[in-house]
Amino acid sequence: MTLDLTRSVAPAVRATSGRPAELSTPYEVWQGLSSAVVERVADRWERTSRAYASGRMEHYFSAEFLMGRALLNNLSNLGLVDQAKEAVGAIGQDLSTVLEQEPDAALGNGGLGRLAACFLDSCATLDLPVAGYGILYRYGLFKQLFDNGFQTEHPDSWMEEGYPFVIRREEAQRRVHFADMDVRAIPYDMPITGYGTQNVNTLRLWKAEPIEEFDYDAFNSQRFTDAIVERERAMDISRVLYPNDTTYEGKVLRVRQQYFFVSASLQTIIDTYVAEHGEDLSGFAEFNAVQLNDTHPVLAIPELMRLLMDVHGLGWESAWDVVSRTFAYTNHTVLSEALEKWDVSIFERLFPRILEIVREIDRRFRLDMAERGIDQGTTDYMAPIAGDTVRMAWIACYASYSINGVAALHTEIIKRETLKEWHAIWPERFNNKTNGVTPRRWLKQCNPRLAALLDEVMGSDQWVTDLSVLAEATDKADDAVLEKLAAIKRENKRDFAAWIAEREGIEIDPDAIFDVQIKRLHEYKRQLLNALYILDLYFRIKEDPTLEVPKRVFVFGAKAAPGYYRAKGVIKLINTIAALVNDDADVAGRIKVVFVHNYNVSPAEHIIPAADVSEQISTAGKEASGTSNMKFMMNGALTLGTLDGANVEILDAVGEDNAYIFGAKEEELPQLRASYDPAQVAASTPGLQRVLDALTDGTLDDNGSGWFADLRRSLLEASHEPADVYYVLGDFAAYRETKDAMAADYADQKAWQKKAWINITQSGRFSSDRTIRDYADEVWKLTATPIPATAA
Ligand code: GPU
Repeated sequence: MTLDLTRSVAPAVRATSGRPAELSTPYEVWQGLSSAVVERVADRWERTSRAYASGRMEHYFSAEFLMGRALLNNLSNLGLVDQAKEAVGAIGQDLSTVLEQEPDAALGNGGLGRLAACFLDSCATLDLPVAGYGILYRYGLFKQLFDNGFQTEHPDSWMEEGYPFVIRREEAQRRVHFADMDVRAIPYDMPITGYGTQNVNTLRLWKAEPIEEFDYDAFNSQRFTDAIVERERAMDISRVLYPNDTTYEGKVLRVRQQYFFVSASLQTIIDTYVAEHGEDLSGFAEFNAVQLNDTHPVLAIPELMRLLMDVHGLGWESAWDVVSRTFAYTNHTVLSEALEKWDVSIFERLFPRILEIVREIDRRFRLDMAERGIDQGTTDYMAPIAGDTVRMAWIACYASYSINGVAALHTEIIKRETLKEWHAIWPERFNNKTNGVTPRRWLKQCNPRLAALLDEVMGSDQWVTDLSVLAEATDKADDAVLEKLAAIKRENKRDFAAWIAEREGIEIDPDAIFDVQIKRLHEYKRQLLNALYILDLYFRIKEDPTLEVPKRVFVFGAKAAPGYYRAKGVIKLINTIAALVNDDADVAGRIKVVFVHNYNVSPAEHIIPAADVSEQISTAGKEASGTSNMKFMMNGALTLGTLDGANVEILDAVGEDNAYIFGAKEEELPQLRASYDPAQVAASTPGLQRVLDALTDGTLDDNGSGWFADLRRSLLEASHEPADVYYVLGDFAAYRETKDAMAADYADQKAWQKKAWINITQSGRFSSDRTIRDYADEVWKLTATPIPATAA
């Protein structure tokens, strides 16, 4: 029933290091222990795959899975943490040092990729027959360093030295055809364990390789180098993750990646269906459904048409009937720059047959619209093909039986605006699935002190798989509990301060308020608003050194897409403000600024448990959901935020006394913008003109890049875009007032801890278990399939 690791760790470490376990490095111990864990789950994994094959399955297609580290997660899920500690101790090492050796599997950019990872954890924990499909990028999201405050990007060769959590499945390879080349798709499977269950689900990541190991003719001739180059062309497909978040880049290699992984995945799914149910594919959708994580995998729609018709002999009508009962589409943004559009010419060049099918979908779509009496303008707007572009979101909306947004407000906006034409015709397809995060990684594993307190207060660890039970403890916050909560936060902050000192070389005071903004760098997320506040606070102290201000540490973590210069300008600005503030004796001990470089999943696990303030300050209407807001809440940080994305639902859960909400509301913004004059706002808002001027008056040095002047211009001057598109200046006064008040409230620790407790105990609805239960019941029509327990 329970697994036993004790005897397998030392031999596994010896096998990886080729030395006695006691002489192995911590990194080798990580590898050995990880291999031992995979070995232990092998039988359960195989039994789970077999149990799922004959029933209905959900397939989660995503170009990104931001998995982070795997070892602690698996140990914790399997109840093996204590055994591992002991086994590692027995060879003279320390488990936490060993865990820190693991590289993050950063096969994603941000929220969208991390959501996919949380979903896999919940699916396994709930015994749901769900598999993930994606790409085994050789290089994950770039590694970020700072050079004189500027972001520099470096390759993340995360599995160069071997990665024990994926198994190459040579026998399950598929062939993917492009007009200009054929490639092999080799699956690398990752076991996905659940908490306290025997089920082990699968994440299948595809790697591209050349069809012929060696092109002998070419090798034995003068075309030797051509043959090598040809091999590399195949491997290029899975070489690197595109580093853009909520913005698409029309690169041919990207669309190749998308077709590559959806084609290989669908071939596998169909082959399994044929093996179980025979050659007649008309029943495919009874046993299979596919969730499309944004539009990145939407080529699966024409590809499934192709496979059903060209390979399995279905006619168009029956193939379309299957397809339109198979796919469900999740939209993750209302930003127009994220809507994927591809040149027809690219499709022509890479997969003419897919283009032919898309054209036929387009033709039939137009007939369908005409029959419904939809006018020509609307039809042209909604059609899959417009002139020479293919619109992936429109294909998704037309073919999917379900379309969902990722928070209540977001779903309302896509129904009302972004996808209103589809909603008018097919309102029944639309539904909301507010995002969630896994409480295993984001509470139990990253915050063991708080987890222990919850065990104690609740009298059991049931909350780990049913977070909503914490609500029963909302009213149980007596003085003893609140004091323990305060002590836990203090300890976490001390640990974090040590981690920061080591990693960034900056000393921070654990008694200060830790105010944190961690997320991708984007104008709509408004890190600039936070930066302007800090600069203003700095000037206020300089102006009046006797000013009483609560001690504050401002923490940032953010990567900017390499080509997104304005975002890079904000990084440089924050680093420059940090240098100014941290070196100034006048503000010493009162404000500090820390920019954590190379922000990723594992740094988040260090940062979030230590946070007091969770900055969620996007322009209302722009952040589809946000998920770090949920992680912070679960760990007792209070939200400082706009009424955007899931913040709205967090406010609803905790009540307005327990969150700090400010700024223009989504429904107010059109009106406000109509008469908006940023220069006038700058001139009349206390403190604002001074900080804007500081961007260009020599106070802050951008090393001749011109980036700070660009930032100032973007806020004040209308050029090719309106000034201050994201309403930074408009919200500044409200932000400053609310943030000041929040900092003042911190002094009353008892009241603050009470708010923190309410946040923690009301975070149940933001567990990804809740989200996944809703997908399973309402969209996937899936039932739990626990594998029978056996002796091992
Ligand atoms: N999101 Br589109 C990404 O992380 N990347 C993307 O390319 C797109 C959306 C995010 C949203 O910005 C965030 O609000 C949401 O919480 C997250 O997806 C998961 O739904």
